[in-house]
Amino acid sequence: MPDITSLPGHPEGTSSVHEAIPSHPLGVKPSGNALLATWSLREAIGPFKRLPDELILTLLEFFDGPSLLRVGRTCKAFYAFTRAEELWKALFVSSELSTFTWRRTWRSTYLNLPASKVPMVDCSHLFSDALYRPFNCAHIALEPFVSNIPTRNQIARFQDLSPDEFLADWTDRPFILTEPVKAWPVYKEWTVGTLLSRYSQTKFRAEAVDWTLRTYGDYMADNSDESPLYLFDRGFVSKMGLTVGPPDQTPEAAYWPPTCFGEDLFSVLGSDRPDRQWLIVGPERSGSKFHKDPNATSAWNAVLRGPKYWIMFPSGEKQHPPPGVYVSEDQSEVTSPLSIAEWLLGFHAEARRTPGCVEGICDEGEILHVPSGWWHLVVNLEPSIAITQNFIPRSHLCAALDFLSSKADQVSGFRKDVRDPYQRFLDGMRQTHPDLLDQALEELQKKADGKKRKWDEIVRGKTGDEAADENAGGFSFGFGDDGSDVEVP
Ligand SMILES: O=C(O)CCC(=O)C(=O)O
Ligand SMILES: [Fe+2]
Repeated sequence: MPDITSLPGHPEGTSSVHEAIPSHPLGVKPSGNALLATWSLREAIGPFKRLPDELILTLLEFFDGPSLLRVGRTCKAFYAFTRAEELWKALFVSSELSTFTWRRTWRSTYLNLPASKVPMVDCSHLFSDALYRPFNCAHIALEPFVSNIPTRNQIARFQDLSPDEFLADWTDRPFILTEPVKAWPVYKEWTVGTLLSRYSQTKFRAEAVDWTLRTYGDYMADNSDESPLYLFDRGFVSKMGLTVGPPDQTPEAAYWPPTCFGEDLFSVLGSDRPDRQWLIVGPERSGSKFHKDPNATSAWNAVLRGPKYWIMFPSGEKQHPPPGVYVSEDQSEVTSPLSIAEWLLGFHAEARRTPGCVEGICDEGEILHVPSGWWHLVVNLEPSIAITQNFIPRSHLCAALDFLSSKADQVSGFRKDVRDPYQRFLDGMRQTHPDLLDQALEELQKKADGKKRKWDEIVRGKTGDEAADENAGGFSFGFGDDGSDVEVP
């Protein structure tokens, strides 16, 4: 692992990124330090020393808990390898333990070891990026990445917007509203403490586990994970017995979507709609890696506690994914093997210089708009509580129809018994908003025709008009059907 603090000219290679990093609990150091060392603990692992550290860790993923403990007793180097937290996190998650106490690390929690029983083994002569990196990433300072945002990147901020202003100008651009959330009872009342006092035994989903809030609170207060477990629960409204709705109609409402976002066309699906709202809770450094929101929806994200840093990139066919993010051709697979901290260290500077980049901090009591199709990465700068809700404004109806029809394999969040979400959405829209639906289908057809014309031009060297004439005459060069890649009834 290069020590970026020493790289002259690296925009984030300032000591401030790394300066607060304590030493590794076992004393493990980055690989580069081996150059100056006279000996290494790695000598003791015999023929295994030919294997890269990453491969040793991969091999250890196949071991169960008792085997890991035995390997760890053979020498200090293997002890350090078997302390890798990802190994124990995987064992813990697959064990589906239901009664346990969070004990600062996944290893201690899985083994139910009190802190006094965790030996302090001196591994200061082990030089390994694979072991040092997660520790380093769990401790870098976030401040240098989220400050000094270039003016051209800064996210727009308003006190509030009207529904007309939103529809006319803002459905395709991120912005922050500073006022609407401040009237919500949940903004006034919710802190990690008040939630713990009311819901300590309620179970919430946090990635692959369902934990009581009590346990999650213990985890939040005391962990040093590189990518902290993130509570992201779609059933919180019923679990917490909340009422959601306009305050003039539901005086007991805990919160209500700001009026500026207007209607949500997925409402036409009634109880068949896909997942819609999530409670999000996490410690400092937790967050969401780069992704686009599901089913081409837009979203708002309301911060109740703890500011969030957002970095976002526009959608669009010609737009590349953000630096450091790789997608398969159909965009169904997003490869971001990097943790948020690794991405910040490796790609943030380049991302900030990339045209289209939008950044900002959404503070407590503020709400951020995520337009349909935009890439976003989010990191919590302090322990955080937020509510997010996804929706389809009328200007994105076409995008949603396109997604549901042409990317059926990527559609998510619907109950299994909703077998054909696209058809179900068409039926719902036909009944409630027939004109809007016709307009959107027409727009979709135009897009499909445009793509077909381009294809004809490329394949047969025709001009746009020639290709259009032929298409009008019923001829099409395609893949067996009408040659378009969207399904329009
Ligand atoms: O708060 C977060 O971590 C981001 C959640 C998110 O991706 C969203 O609201 O769209
Ligand atoms: Fe998102």
